[in-house]
Amino acid sequence: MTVRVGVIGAGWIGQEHIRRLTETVTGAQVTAVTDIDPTRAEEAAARAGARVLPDGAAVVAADDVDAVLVTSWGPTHAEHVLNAIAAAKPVFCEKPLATTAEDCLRIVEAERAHGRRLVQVGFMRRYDAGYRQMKQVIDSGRIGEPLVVHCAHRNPTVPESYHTDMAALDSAVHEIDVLRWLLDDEIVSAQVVVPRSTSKRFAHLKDPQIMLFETAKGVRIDLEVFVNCQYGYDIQCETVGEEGLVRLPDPAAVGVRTAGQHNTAVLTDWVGRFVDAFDTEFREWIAEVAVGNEPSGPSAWDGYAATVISNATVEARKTGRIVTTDMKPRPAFYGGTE
Ligand code: NAD
Ligand code: ISE
Repeated sequence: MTVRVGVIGAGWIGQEHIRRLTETVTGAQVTAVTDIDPTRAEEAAARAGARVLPDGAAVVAADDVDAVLVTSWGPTHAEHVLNAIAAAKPVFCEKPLATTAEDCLRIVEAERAHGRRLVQVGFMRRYDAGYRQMKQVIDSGRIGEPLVVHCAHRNPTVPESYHTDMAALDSAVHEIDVLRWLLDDEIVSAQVVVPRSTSKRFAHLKDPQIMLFETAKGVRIDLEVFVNCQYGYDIQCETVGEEGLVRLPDPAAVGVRTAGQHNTAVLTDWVGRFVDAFDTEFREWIAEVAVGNEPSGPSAWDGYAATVISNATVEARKTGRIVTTDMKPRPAFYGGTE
């Protein structure tokens, strides 16, 4: 069966996913697109051979939409996801699931009331080959119990609209999700240390930031978020265990030796760094939706947890305190005990 997808939000990543669903992933067809910018919607729909609908509610309700993709701005996500659950349609929502814990919980409760999982959140790092290998190593016990994780999340530059809270809400949220999954553990507190800022940033931005997390099992995580590092897009992760360590590989690139130097290129954006992860994420989601299975990727609960932890990280930076995450117990519906 071909899964007919309706897309809400045809901006940067919306267009990227429409292209992916149209050209790369088999078994999917984009049939409807909406955007509050009608020109954007028209252009994206034309490229996919889809029709334009007036708003997100119309996309969710459309007869030729089997599943919904939400790629609009974060504060609008909750409304569209709740509409999709009410219509009993599978919905893939780009991160964040919602910007407040309250909205995430409304989604969690609506999905539980529906009785089956419908929601998947776009934390694509879980589909990256390197992170998947790291998880296999950690789960196998080869490095013993994890004790410490060192991470870096570096973007070459960000636009003026990127503000200081986004280091946690927009960037670190990827590490927050992938580390909960890698360690099979929960983050229970956050602290932020702000070093001297780089001169190569817009004046309003505190960059870099060092975030320190503690998990329920006592693992310590340090994460440098540096979004104006100039030299490239660079994602690093090293987990130190009792008997060894496992490190995320750099993307494959040839080494060039010439003129007395040995050079290896560094990627420059997240699109290139995670292109294969995005492809795998959508292949797996479409395959599951096609046969009527529940999605197996990051759940509404994972979206809730990531929002609680990233909001706690913002509070930690603003107050200078160690902030304990205020998370509800995980319901049995999402693999917990409640
Ligand atoms: P963008 O601003 O380029 O695009 C968002 C689009 O949504 C815009 O065209 C806007 O007009 C439209 N829009 C906003 N509200 C709408 C609504 N209610 N209905 C219809 N259209 C609406 O932003 P972007 O960079 O594409 O980011 C979109 C989302 O994807 C964000 O939540 C962002 O955090 C997420 N994102 C995820 C990743 C990732 O690595 N997984 C990367 C980038 C962005
Ligand atoms: C962006 O929104 C993303 O999601 C990218 O993956 C991340 O690297 C970047 O820092 C964010 O701004």
